[in-house]
Amino acid sequence: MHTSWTQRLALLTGGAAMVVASGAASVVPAASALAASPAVQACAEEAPTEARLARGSSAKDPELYGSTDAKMYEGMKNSKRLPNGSVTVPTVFHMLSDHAFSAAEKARWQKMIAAQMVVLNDSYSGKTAKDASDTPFRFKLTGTTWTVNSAWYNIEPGKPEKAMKKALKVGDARTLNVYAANIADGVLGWSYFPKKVTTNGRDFMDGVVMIGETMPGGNLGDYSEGDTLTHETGHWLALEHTFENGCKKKGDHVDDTPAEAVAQYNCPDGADTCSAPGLDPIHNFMDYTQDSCMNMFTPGQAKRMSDAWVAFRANG
Ligand SMILES: [Ca+2]
Ligand SMILES: [Ca+2]
Ligand SMILES: [Zn+2]
Repeated sequence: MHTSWTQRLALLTGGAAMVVASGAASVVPAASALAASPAVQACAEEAPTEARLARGSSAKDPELYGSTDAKMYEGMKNSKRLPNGSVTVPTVFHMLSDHAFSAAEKARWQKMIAAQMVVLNDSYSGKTAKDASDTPFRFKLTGTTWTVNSAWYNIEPGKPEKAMKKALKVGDARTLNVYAANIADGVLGWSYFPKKVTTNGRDFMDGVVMIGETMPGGNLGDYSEGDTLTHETGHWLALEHTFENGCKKKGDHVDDTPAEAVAQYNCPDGADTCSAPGLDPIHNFMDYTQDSCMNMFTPGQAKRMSDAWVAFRANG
């Protein structure tokens, strides 16, 4: 069902041609992992909010939310913008493996987690680019768990995900739970919009699932600078992809991110796929470009995240 590690690595680093070359036979059936899984698609409230796909991925982008939730997310309640750095988010890492962690592996992961926290905080502090906006959010590592379970390590949305989260999730809507595992099909990570999972007894589904090797020092090449967690946390705070709704005016519901027709990969300088003013926001954390290319949130995104926090998470 899963591609081998080598194949997955080729998929992540080799681009579209490698998907075909490295075994369409094993990649294509497993494409159900993210978006095409019938169980996931059939039940809107279980659909991953949004993922981050590596170039060449055959996984489909899932729906952000059903039409019944559109009102809630498109017209989010306008609240007073929280001051920069005023919200500290307790952050817990759940490390998954298919074999017992050796002391050396644990030490390596701990180093990567520490580096990841720096990347996350720099990214939400506006320190990663000259025109990057600061945000209300800072993140504090409050715990790390270590679990050996091969089904949870080779994670995909659905039953194993539920079992894993029921067993491991801690805190309330203010706590960021990060599950560092392995994911097939060039899916780097996925998470859920706030609120969607904090109603109807589904709180336990909240959190970010990502490939552990996306952390700084990982072995995924262009995708190992830690920006997958930055991106997924953006979704956790109700940000949509910058390419959402293509060139349509509503786009990602953020005014200062220029519209773009498609997800961009690599780092296509000067791309301009919509006639609306502004080049494609290829440097935005909410596009699909490689880690060395994405380096900023806009003030409008910071405001939307602030509003989402007040509306959906601040009260736990
Ligand atoms: Ca926009
Ligand atoms: Ca344009
Ligand atoms: Zn995404």
